Order: sequence, then C-alpha cells, then structure tokens
Amino acid sequence: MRKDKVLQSYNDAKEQYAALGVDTEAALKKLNQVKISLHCWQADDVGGFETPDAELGSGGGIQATGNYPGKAKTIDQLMQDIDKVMSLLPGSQRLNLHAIYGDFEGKKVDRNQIEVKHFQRWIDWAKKNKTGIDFNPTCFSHPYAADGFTLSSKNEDYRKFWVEHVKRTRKIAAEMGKQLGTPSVNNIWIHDGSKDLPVDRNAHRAILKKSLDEIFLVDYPKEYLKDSMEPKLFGIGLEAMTVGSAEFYLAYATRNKKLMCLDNGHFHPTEQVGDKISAVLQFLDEILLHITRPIRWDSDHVVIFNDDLQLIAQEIVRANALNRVNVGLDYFDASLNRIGAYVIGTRAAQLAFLYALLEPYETLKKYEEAGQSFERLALMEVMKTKPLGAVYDYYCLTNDVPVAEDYISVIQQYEKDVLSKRV
Ligand code: RNT
Ligand code: ZN
Repeated sequence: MRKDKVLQSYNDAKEQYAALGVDTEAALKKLNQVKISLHCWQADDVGGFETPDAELGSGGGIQATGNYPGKAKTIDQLMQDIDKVMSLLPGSQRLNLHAIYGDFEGKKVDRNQIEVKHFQRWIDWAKKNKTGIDFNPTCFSHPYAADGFTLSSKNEDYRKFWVEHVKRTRKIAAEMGKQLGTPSVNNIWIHDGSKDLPVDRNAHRAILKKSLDEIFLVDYPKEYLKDSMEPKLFGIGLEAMTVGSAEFYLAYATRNKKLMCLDNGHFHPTEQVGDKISAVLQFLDEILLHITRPIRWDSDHVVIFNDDLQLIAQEIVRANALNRVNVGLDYFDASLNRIGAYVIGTRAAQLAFLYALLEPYETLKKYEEAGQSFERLALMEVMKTKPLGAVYDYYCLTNDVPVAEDYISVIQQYEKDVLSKRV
C-alpha cells in the first residue's frame, strides 16, 4: 500500500469520526495497551515437545483437523514462527505457552517433574523480545488423563500426579512473571467429564474443589502470578458432563479471588460471551479471555472479525475494563498456513478492539437513557460502514508492519523459504 494513500485515507477517516465526537488518536493510544497473548499451540496443532513427534492425543475432548505442511516441530522452529508472526503485527503481544512446550533436551520429563529450567529458554526469548509469557498446565495427551479424569479423578495416584503438575506450573509461571517484570496468567483447563450420563457428578466436583484447594495452598505475589480457571460446556467424547462447568469455576473464582477464563467456544451457541463480561466483572477483579471461533461446536477455527468478537470487545471497552481483562487467543486450525492463521486472528482481535474504541459511546448512551432506541440502533448501524480499516491501516503503517493485504505475500514468501522446507 502506498504510504501517502494510507495517510490521506486516515486523515479523512479522522474527520469522519471526529464529526461524531470520536477521537481516533485517543483510540489508537488505548489500542496499544491491548496486549494479546498469542497461544503457542496454533504453530504445531497442540503437539508440544515432549517427544519429537508428539501429537494432540484423543480423549481430551479437543481436536485439530488438517495436515497443512510446515508445522513447528522444535523450540527453534516455534520461536522462529512466533518471531515472524510478531513482525507482522502492530502493537506488542505476549506469548501463551503450554507446559508441554518446554526445552526437555530429548529427555523424558514427565509432567510431575517440570521445572523452571525447562522454560528458561522461553523466558530469555521473552526478555530479548521485551514481552511477557502466560502459562498453562497440560492435563491432556497423557496416559493418566486417558480415562477422562485428571484433577477430579477418583484414582488417587492420578489425582495426586495432576495436582503436582499444576502446582509446578504455578511455580514456573510465577518465576516467569518475576523475571519478566509482568505477571504471568496461569490458566487451568481440564477436560474432566464423561461421555455418558454419570451418577456421581457430585463426587467429581467435590474432588476437583479439593484438588484446587491443594493447588492454591502456596501464595505467590500478584505481580508475578495470576491464577485462572477455564470452564467448558462439553468436549468430544465427553458430551454428557463436564466437571469444571461455568457455575463451578465462577463460584470457585468468586470465593477464592481467582480469575475465570471465558472461552467463547465453551458455551451453548446461542449464549454470548460478550454479555457475560459485565456480569462476572461485578464480582471478579480480573478475567482471562480465550478468543476463538466455534462453528457448530467448539471447533477452534481461526478468529475473524465477526459479531461475537465485536460484542466481546465492545463490552470490555464500554465497561472501561481494558485493564481488568487479560486477552488471549485460543484456536488451532491445521488446514492452512499456521503463520497466516495467527496473523489473521490477531489482527481480527485488534480490529474488534479498535471498532469498540471508535464507538460514539456517550451519544449512544444518551439515546439509550432517553428511550430513543431507533436513534441508538441507527447510529450503531452507521458505525459499521465508517472507515475503520483506514484507521487500522494507519496503525499498521505507523508501527512499521505491512498494511492490509500486504502481509499475504510476506507469509507466502516465508512459506516458500522456511515452512515448505520442514519435513
Ligand atoms: C479447550 C480449551 C483450552 C485449550 C488449550 C489448548 O477446549 O479451550 O483452552 O484449547 O488449553
Ligand atoms: Zn480455551
């Protein structure tokens, strides 16, 4: 895109928004504060580095479909990919690691043995990139998770194993936060549940509560670690019951002052995560978001700029809660260029926040309070065709990253030079 054209379009856009009382410069300043956490697992379809050919196991209720060439198989490749992704994104991002992505140096390190040293390379990488890291215990793709239960297991050996694993992830995450000077969000998601109608839901939920209480016994400073828990409606092969449901974790997080993660693939399709934000924020100090795109089920398609995402961003901005929401992405599509998947999804999320920041909120609120619902709806419709893209293009230009479709050819080149050479 030609620089003068981008600037010209931006100046025009700026005027159009200003006429509605919206300050584009202020919006871009706020957009810069939105640090999106890039989920490392899109780069390799949730395989991890425990063994050279590790793959997402079945039984965890999640699935990556597709076999597009070029997935990252080593830490070096993953770092290279994330560096490339970040070079194509305006603003700055964080990295979200799962525990199976450590530097295990070819040795067998079971989940109850992981230590800070296995993640020091990532911490150093983040230091160099001046960014933060978020973390996740990996309670799936493991023989002790194969019967459907981990932290809520009636098998005490398995349960203890997973409690130890999660305890260790908290310790590692706190160390990441300490070394990097920005707290690490450690998010617990377990698939625990059952395929068919269980009769003892109560016991599994009681066990999960007990496990979490044990896990959270150690206190870490808030500046280092934020604990989060992620509920889910159901998983594949776990359709009848999920132990860690929304009610369970909302109640647990409220009572114990923890974060709750809202993944917009984890609810009934007619529910809107955007609507839940101002509800839970009345009771929780902070939340974590997993932004994804479910099609018919929690399919984790690449995030796009759709209604779902718009409402999520609008509700955060309208509630003036940008500083209370930790934003992460969570999808894994193995059927297309994975670098492209990151850039599309992250740009879509940024666009949604920018769209929300460019909303003439005060005017809309005035209409609402005066009962002028025609005027409110009309203005919301008008905003959909305002030159949002011109403002985002300008943001890319001033951040020195490819503008609009210009990133496509950069990724094509990377595929040719790097991805296609991976066997
Ligand atoms: C699964 C959850 C969870 C995972 C990652 C890999 O349904 O969304 O967040 O996607 O932990
Ligand atoms: Zn998620």
